[in-house]
Amino acid sequence: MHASAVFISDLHLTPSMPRTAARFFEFLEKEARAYEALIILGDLFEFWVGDDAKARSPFHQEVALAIKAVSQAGIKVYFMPGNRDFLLGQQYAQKAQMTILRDPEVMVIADQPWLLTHGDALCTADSNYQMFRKVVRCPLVQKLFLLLPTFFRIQIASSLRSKSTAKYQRTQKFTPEVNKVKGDVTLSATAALVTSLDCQKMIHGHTHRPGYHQETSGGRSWERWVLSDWDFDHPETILPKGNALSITSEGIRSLDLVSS
Ligand SMILES: [Mn+2]
Repeated sequence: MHASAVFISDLHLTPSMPRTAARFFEFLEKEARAYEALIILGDLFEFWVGDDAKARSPFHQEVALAIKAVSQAGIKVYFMPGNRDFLLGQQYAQKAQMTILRDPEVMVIADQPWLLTHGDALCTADSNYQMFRKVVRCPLVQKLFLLLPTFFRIQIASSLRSKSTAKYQRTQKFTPEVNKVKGDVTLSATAALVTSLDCQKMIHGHTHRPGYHQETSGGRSWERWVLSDWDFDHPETILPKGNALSITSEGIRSLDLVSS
């Protein structure tokens, strides 16, 4: 329960995107300090193959220390795993002084219950992805994966990523409308979730379609707020993007992190 909170997701941090990382560090020192809680709704990192593999990376150390500084300034920091960094565990979370959230989670902010989820579980039109998700979220599979040598884990993760990028580019080229449906949350999955958790307001990321939706299904209505992904590193091909959602006693609003 918090009087105010600020949300971000889908930064996809990696050493090869230094401007995005720089904006994140700036966000931690500026915008985030005005709230009681900072809530990261998944895909903070481009990929994660285990806390041990990241322990020696200077970049991941730097991120952990920057998040820890926010927490030491008295702001409660939460992390909900996304589809790319769901293997982020207690070891790294403790280093960054973040509390790991389950997906989904209901949290009371400014006296209102908010349903929080990364969003990938709601993309039920993509049945192949849902099958893949079921396998990789299985604790036994994760345990076995984490027993593999680091280099092998990185190899598997990058081959999975390049396969999914190639598939995305193929569907974009030949069937953009199919991809549009597959890459978004479905009304039926969203309705089932808001009904089961009995919540009228939700926030998620993952789809890279920032916005606000007022939705109705089966006699139930809800608000759905979607976070943007971040990219400040490819100004020649992608307009810089990145936002945060702010909840205070005055309500919810989107903070544009590009022009500010
Ligand atoms: Mn995601």
